Amino acid sequence: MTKTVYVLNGPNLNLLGTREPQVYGSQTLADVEQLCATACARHGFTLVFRQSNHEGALVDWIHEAGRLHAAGQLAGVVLNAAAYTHTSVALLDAVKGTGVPLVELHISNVHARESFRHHSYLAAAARAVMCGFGVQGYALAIDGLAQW
Ligand code: CA2
Repeated sequence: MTKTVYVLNGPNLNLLGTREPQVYGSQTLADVEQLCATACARHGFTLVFRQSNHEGALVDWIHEAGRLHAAGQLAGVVLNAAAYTHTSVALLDAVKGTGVPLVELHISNVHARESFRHHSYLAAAARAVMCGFGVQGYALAIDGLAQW
């Protein structure tokens, strides 16, 4: 049975490649989706790739991934929750409540940036946390899921 990888992206990541290239690079979210599709194909995973600017949509998608997890059909969730990383107890509760294997991902090295980006509500419930590899981090995270 083919396992599925959920790659979920939070607020403003739809703007990737249009501003702040010194922080986030110049690739677009469509480019990131392609990177993820290539990585998933390498491992025989099915990819679900989504972005939302709404916290509740991200919660609903984690629940959706949780149902696959319960059925033994989920490889894991790669979540770039963007600013919600630093604010969202709701996303933490969704990850804890579903038990999905989570990679928390950031394009930039959040620890080299403003102090408000240093704390993550999600890290406590994540199996792995990665940051600072640019958008290539998404492919590395999927490679990591294949080792679990
Ligand atoms: O480094 C990351 O991936 C972040 O999750 C990105 C978030 C930021 O709030 C986190 O602290 C770190 C911001 C995403 C917004 O992305 C944009 C990209 C281009 C132009 C404008 C926003």
